[in-house]
Amino acid sequence: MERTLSIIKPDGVSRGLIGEVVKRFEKNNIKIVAMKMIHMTKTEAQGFYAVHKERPFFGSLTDFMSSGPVVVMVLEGENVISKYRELMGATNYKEAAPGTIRADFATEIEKNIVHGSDSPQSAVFEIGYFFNSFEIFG
Ligand code: FUP
Repeated sequence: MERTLSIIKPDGVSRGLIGEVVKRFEKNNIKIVAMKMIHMTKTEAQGFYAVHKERPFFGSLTDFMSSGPVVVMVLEGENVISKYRELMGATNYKEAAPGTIRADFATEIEKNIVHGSDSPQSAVFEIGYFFNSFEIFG
């Protein structure tokens, strides 16, 4: 059994895509075990994306991620990290497989609707960044 962190990014929330994303989880038997809406400060977004701090897109990415509310969720299930990444599609929406969330809704490489942890190690860090054990109902 694995857990992963999902974020519906500010573009997904402002475009009214929360239900669409949640529907895809439920249709694919991905269990949501925690969920809340938050609005990150710039500093919080920088902490979340600290692995990317040397990358040229870090400033823009953290501005975007702190530009409005997001929905953070913990997903649980067998192989849920890779299962969810398959549902999301490639980081660059132009390369994302048809029918994936990013292929269907993303408008830019940065405004790509959703985030998902990419490994068990990053999932532990990312879930702990937003949730304590009392907020997860697994
Ligand atoms: P992903 O795991 O698919 O979310 O992708 P990364 O962790 O590699 O990148 C994190 C976020 O940085 C992406 F969702 C969008 C943004 N990004 C850019 O803006 N430009 C890039 O060239 C790569 C990533």
